[in-house]
Amino acid sequence: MQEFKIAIIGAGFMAKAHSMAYATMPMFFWPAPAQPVRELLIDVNEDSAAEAAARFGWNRSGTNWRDAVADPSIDVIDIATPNHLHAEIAIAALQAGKHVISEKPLARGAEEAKAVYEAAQQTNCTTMVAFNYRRTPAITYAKKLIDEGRLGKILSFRGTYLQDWSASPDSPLSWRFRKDLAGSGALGDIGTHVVDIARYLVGEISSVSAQARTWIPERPVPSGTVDKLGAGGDANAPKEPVDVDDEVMTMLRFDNGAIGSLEATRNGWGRNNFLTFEIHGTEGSVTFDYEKRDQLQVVFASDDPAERGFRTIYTGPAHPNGEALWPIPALGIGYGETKIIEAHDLFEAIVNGTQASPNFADGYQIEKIADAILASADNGQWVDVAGLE
Ligand code: NAI
Ligand code: 4PW
Repeated sequence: MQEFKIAIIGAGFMAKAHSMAYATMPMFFWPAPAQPVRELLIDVNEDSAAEAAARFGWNRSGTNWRDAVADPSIDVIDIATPNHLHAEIAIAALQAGKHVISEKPLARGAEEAKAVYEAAQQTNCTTMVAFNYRRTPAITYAKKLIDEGRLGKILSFRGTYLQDWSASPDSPLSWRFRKDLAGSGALGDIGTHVVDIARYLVGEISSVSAQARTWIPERPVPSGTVDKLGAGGDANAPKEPVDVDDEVMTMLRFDNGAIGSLEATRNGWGRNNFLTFEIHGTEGSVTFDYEKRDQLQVVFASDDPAERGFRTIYTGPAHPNGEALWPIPALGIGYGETKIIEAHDLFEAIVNGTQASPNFADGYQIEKIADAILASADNGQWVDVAGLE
């Protein structure tokens, strides 16, 4: 089995998730498309790098991402840093001939994402943006139903991503609340996941009409460079301003005539990881709730009127990637499984010499949509995505 040596940049939450995926992917997908090798883990914090390398099973560690990009033994660069570093690392890695998986969002906005996209166009390297939720078997199955025409013409999409981990004013000012490090707030952090799913299931978004709010204008400064997603804050620490959105709501128009809505907040007390969508077509509907991610609710116009109503499909061996996961439905798909499937699809694309999906072209398009949402929230008008760079 062909081996590919990976260098991951960043030793935090996603380093854990990606490391687990690389280690276990061949346990689920056998024969695997390739053998991922956890070769080099980089973190700016030397102690974090050494500890994460030992804990997550990497052969060596370092503190300078440029060493990884320059290392001829490295085949794949995995970007798991805060958003402000994605573009610079991705461009350097592509220019060094590496395959690149970047965590989402691809960049802090469309202008930065365009430079990454253009660098990718100059190479034959495989690229991927780690919008992993689309790989939840229930979501991939929804895609199958839509592509087979089972819902007919798609009329509408309603998507949400609601969390509450930063609903308290004591939740620290991590990098996710700083425009210079994150690019935007809830929109880029979680709203882009919904944009990816909307494009994947319904199609291209042509224009948006949005609102945005910053509900908590300042937060206590955290200690350290790792975002603990609301934990570990010191309410008595000095406070600094928040310069990104806490919540966005936008209406959507799709190229194919469908209409929709998208909501994203991290201030929604009671919502944990409430990524949902409901899609209506002329022949049926589907609805999904990530907090019940083994399930997809479906209804078809052809159902007997006496029995019509959403019914629950529990994903398992009969569904996308099901043969690689667990032997009976509803044993439990976790966040980890979405990353395992993502790792499989990345290395399948690398071995086949093809582009992964979503790739850096998708990442750039998603940043154009995000910029359009922020522009619309600012000017109160409908904004065409095509007008964005
Ligand atoms: P984190 O805050 O847990 O970890 C970031 C790590 O990057 C820290 O260890 C920090 O020391 C390191 N770092 C900062 N500057 C660096 C530099 N110059 N060189 C090397 N390392 C540096 O962040 P987290 O939550 O892992 O997020 C990382 C990325 O993953 C973000 O882009 C985020 O949007 C994305 N993400 C995606 C998720 C998904 O569901 N696909 C889930 C969580 C995060
Ligand atoms: O991408 C998002 C992250 O930035 C994730 O989907 C969830 O929210 C978990 O961490 C944050």
